[in-house]
Amino acid sequence: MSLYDFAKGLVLEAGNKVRTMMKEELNIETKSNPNDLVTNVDKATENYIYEAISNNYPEHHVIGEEGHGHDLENIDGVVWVVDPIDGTLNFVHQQENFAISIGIYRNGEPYAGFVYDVMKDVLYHAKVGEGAFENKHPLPSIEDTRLKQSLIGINPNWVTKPKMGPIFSEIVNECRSCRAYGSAALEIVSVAKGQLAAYITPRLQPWDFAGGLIILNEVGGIGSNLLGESLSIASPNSIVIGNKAVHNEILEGFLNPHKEVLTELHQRFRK
Ligand code: 2AM
Ligand code: CA
Repeated sequence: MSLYDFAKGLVLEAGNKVRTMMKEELNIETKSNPNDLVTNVDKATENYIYEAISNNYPEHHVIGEEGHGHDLENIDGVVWVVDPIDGTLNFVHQQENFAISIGIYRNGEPYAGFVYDVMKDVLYHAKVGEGAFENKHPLPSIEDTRLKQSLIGINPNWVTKPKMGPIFSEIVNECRSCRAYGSAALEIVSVAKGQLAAYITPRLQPWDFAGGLIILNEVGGIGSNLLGESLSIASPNSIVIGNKAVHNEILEGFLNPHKEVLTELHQRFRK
């Protein structure tokens, strides 16, 4: 079986297990702050994915949100970047609108991305160079749009922040309207489907964007950090992704004029 088919089967089976575990009462703990939650299902799902990878590909590395591989110093070889539940607050509060996200990299180069909308049973997947799919259906290339006629993904929590708020507000004012889904992976695939023209946020971890970005790139979308620099799975980053025209419009018109403030915020959020 190819690595791609193995990964596809694994993410579907992990989703199956999540749906089964959801029938039992959740055990919820807080992490860095009272709104940063983790459940027994996040941990069990990451463990399940980790065990399956190590049993089948002992030489592969895994970086997972819930603890695997955080000490990994170089990204040579095959690296799986795993978020067992992206959108944990949705998982806890809504029991839907969350995803399992996996990006596979070989010697630092993207190989394949998977974002599984577990409750809708929709798998977005892409192998680099072979296009992106929603279940079995190929996703068409996304079209350029103007911000004025576009929906943008932005979490309103950022728009109230003292330094970031005024910068993001200008984008909010210019676009047609904003949406906040609460799962970065699902917001990124929404851009890949052309439903959102862009998604912007000052801080994501590699596991939040690794899988989605590979899918997005396959349909012609692009991503960078808020300073316009390319994204890497080696560290947390700020994010602006979109169709090419809107990505460029946001960077040139709304972010580059605030480079000084953004550079400072960027350093702070990367810690
Ligand atoms: P999570 O649910 O896996 O924690 C919510 O807007 C999105 O941002 C989710 O994808 C969430 O991932 C992610 N997220 C929430 N808080 C974050 C933080 N402090 N740093 C990075 N990503 C975060
Ligand atoms: Ca998570």
